[in-house]
Amino acid sequence: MPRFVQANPYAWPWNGDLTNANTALLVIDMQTDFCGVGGYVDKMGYDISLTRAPIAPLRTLLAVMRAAGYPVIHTREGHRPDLSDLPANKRWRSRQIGAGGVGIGDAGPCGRVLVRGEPGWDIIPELAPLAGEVVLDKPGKGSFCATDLELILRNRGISNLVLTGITTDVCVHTTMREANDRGFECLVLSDCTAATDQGNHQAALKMITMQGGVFGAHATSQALIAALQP
Ligand code: C5J
Repeated sequence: MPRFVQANPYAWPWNGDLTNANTALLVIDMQTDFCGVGGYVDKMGYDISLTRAPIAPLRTLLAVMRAAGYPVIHTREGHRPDLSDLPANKRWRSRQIGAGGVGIGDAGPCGRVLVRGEPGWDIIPELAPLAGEVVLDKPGKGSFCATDLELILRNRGISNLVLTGITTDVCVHTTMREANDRGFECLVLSDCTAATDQGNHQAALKMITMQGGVFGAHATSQALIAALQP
């Protein structure tokens, strides 16, 4: 029987084929550096109450989707300690804003910013991955760039991706665009994502709805949870 989520601009997924065998939940970059006190976003002077807003709805959603047997994949943006995978322009730009010009790779209150193994780089405890869930380390904004995400999804027969995490306009959008171009059917959850700017969050959601759903669709987590009921 077809199963659809009440979404914008169309009932998602396009073909009503929504099961725990073909649909994965992607939790993008819920790291201290993006939503914790003293992390990268905090040090840049942005309001982390915005990027922390998805935590509570994500906890509810994770409980529902885990119980229903949906695969969960977590990502972490970060770089090798020797910074060999950090483009010089990314580092330079990251130092242009915030207190003391502390950028990626530099020492901050939560350790070296966005460096693998540092306290600020890890996923926040409230959303810690469970044993057996895929955790994917990525050096870029998109989750497909220089990672094995596509291989993992194809191996598991995943065609639908539910995208959550931070930030809507950067890593979530980049990942959604990469996934869409690879033929994955994407749903972004509006309350389980957030940006460092509320206008950017809204704009990022609106972009999805153009051209009949140019990248897929967006919905609330409650709409998804309602659709998952037996
Ligand atoms: C950013 C991200 N904003 N996870 N990263 O630099 O969106």
